[in-house]
Amino acid sequence: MANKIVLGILAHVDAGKTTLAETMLFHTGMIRQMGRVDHRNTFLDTNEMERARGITIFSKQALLSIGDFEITLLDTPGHADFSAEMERTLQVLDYAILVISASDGVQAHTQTLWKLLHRYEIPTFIFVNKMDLPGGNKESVLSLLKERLGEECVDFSLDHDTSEWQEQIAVCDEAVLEQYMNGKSISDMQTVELISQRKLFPCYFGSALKSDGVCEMILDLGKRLCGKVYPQDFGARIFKISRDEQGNRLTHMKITGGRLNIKKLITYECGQNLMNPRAGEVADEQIEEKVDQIRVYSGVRYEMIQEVEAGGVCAVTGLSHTIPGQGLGMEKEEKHPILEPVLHYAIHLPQGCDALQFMDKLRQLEEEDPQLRIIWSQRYQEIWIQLMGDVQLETLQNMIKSRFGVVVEFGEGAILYKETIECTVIGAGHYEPLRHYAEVHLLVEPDESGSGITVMSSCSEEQLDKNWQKQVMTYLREKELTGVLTGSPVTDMKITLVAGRAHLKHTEGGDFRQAAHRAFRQGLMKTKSILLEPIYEFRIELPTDAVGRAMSDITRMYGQSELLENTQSGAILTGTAPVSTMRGYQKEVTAYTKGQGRLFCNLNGYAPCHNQDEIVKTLGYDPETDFENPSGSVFCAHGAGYVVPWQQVEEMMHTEYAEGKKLYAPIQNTDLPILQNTNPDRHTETVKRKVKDSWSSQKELEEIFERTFGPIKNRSIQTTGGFGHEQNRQVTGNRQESTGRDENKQVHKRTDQKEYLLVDGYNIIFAWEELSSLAALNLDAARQKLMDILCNYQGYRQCILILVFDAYKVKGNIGEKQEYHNIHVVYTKEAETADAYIEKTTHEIAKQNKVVVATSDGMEQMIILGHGATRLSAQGLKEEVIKTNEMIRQDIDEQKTKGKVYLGDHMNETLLNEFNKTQQ
Ligand SMILES: Nc1nc2c(ncn2[C@@H]2O[C@H](COP(=O)(O)OP(=O)(O)OP(=O)(O)O)[C@@H](O)[C@H]2O)c(=O)[nH]1
Ligand SMILES: [Mg+2]
Repeated sequence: MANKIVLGILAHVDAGKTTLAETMLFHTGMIRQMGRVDHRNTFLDTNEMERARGITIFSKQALLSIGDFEITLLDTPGHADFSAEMERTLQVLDYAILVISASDGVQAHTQTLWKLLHRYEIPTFIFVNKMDLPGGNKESVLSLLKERLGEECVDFSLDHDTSEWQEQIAVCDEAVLEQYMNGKSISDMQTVELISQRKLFPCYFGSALKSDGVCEMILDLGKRLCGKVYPQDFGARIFKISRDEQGNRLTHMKITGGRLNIKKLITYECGQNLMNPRAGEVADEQIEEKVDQIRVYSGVRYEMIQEVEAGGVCAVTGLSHTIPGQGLGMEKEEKHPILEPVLHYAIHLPQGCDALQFMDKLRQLEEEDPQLRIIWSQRYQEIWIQLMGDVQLETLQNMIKSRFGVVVEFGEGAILYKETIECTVIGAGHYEPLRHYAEVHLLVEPDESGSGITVMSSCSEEQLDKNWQKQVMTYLREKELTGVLTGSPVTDMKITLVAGRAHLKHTEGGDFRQAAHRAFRQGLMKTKSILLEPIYEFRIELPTDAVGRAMSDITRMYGQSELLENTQSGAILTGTAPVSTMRGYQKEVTAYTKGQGRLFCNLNGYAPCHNQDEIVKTLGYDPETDFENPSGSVFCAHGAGYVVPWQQVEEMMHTEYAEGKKLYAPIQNTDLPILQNTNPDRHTETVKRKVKDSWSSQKELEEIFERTFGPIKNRSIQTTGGFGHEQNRQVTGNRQESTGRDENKQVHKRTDQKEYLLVDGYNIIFAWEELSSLAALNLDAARQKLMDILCNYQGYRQCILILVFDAYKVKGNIGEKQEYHNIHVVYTKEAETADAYIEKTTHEIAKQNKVVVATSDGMEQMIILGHGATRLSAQGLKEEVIKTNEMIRQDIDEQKTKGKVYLGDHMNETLLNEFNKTQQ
């Protein structure tokens, strides 16, 4: 059994934790002089900001011995803004001392800590501090503890051993009670056991500042602690990342199995952030690194050692990608933290400071506090950061200044909303681009407030192999799923995998991730979502004559209040109110009570938002254009994938979840996606008119071209573009008649010619109204939308489709060619415009192949005509796309009547190789 124990000190702000640690260190002979927080000379509050403010900001450790035990004492911050730092230490504590200030009693934050201690299953002692202050009455505090925290809080401050004391312990456990009733008294060993099982919470009373009751507590702890038995195999739990004064990265961990030596090779998963699972981020890369130094810290000093055994806490250098919360060796699973920021702020950088470069620096801070969740807002072109409150904001501002020498300002903080759902629903997702396959059906149910997300499976293994099921569940657990109302994270729901299907040949790792995500979003789109906002639990201490004012303020803030105490000396008001309305209320309280009132706020989870409609409108989120979180599915036809909007996916699914049929709830919103033309008559009308338009402009352009460069050779003219369809070919044929005798040879040679469509990306985006308005908000989204539209188009028309985006202004850019499902997307290199790329490519391929260029740019059109390509106007392409969508729809209807088949089995695999050949 190890004699090493990790003992944490927890409490609300200013309860006296650091003072208690100082006193304990003094009385166990670890320090010779007792420092004071108020004199800025304590052993543990060593940081400049801590000394200046008189509060603890970072958790720190000190070593001491109690009896035979080697104790690592962890002092934690009490301010609610730093509670994430506190919560991180909970994962490594063997025992905790919960400090309660006699003058403040059991505060809301104390209750939060109590719940956390329960969640992390930490045996706890209670020290009631500040008993030296007036009003410090042991009996009344003890009865308050019993009332608020439980009858298991028992006075251990005196050597009682009376029958009354024994009785109080006996009632904590049935077996012990029975033994006690049979006349056998309770042994010290039994109290040790009850404490370690969290059935008994010993309480001590005193004053840390005056050294009252502290020695007594230390002596008693020696009798009540118990070491743990650890496994032989190496394991460790990381609870903190920090940097020393020289900037060395330190990984703080508790060894939970075997031992750790210097030079030990550690293999761990990199890229997984347990505290902050980011969108789509899943652990996949294994990293192996050597432990360089092992340091054992006490205060700011440390000793370097060769080896540390299970039960010990150390800081290690040499590991570069570790994350708080991560387990090493045999330690794996970890609980996600409960306390989380509810506000986010934009960071305003000084002029000349490059935002993206600065992001890399900020990542260092995020490593140390993963909940900062630093993100780049594409929409606002700003860095956003999540914080718990104003004190953390100020601290961060100082840290940025001292570490990076940059003075940053913060924007007005905004509330972090969440979403949940009102009714149970089933969502279906299918993912089947070329050579991929996965289908997922999820039952999504609303769950209790504060329960978070629970993921499980009830799908049979005959239907879907266990490994695929695991993958779906891992993905849903690790990704931060977002809602469709405002794009905020979702919570309080149970997600059950109820059906799914894989393909023997085509299913690959990421396919189920895609299908699961699409299924989840499809479900959300169908059901009603509820916006949740963070809620404060408050306590206001104020003069009696100000109670009326306070109560009416709370009502105005959409809160609820209750008068807890109302005496001549003052009143206490408690209750709850939204964070959004209560922020900054402290100032008002101070003003109307002339400095006599005090407001204490503590986060109390999320509740339905008091002004949902207003917030939804202000945030202006559109789930249909959130391309990172699609709700539609990808199906396969004629060898290529095409996107089907969420409203239409259900009847196309290959599997069904029979029992839950009625839960594929009625779809309320049946708006068709853009570019889907549902009225055939109107459609034909428009096409006719457009054909005429594009004829005339084509003719005009030819004339300009011929005037400038002479007669055009080797060309075919097309009006509305299109591939592989008779009506289009006819138009082409008619025009070819006029191209002269030489063309006969060409026509003959071209029997095996390929059909190419080159699309000038930005040109089309700005010519199509739907895309240009989207581009104004989010260019990425517009690009993505165009890519998806063209995927569908290609899938049906089977041409070789090259979409070109101009990236010539991007410095140092070497150009890029990507395969996006069934189309090719090219980003031109520095100093090369899309026109130039299209011109060059047309020149190369138009001799042998049929080439159509879709653009609306005048200059480009003239040059490509010279190379023998055909132009398709932006409007013409749009008409083509609409027409193709209609045809796909008809095909789908046909398929439905014929029965479902795996379309992925009939894929045309040669198609994609063509483009690569032309590029060599
Ligand atoms: N009267 C009295 N004051 C105390 C006692 N213990 C601490 N204090 C004072 O209370 C204030 C806060 O003490 P700290 O030890 O910094 O409290 P803390 O819990 O560590 O505070 P944070 O780390 O900021 O959460 C200081 O001014 C201390 O001098 C006590 O027993 N009696
Ligand atoms: Mg402190």
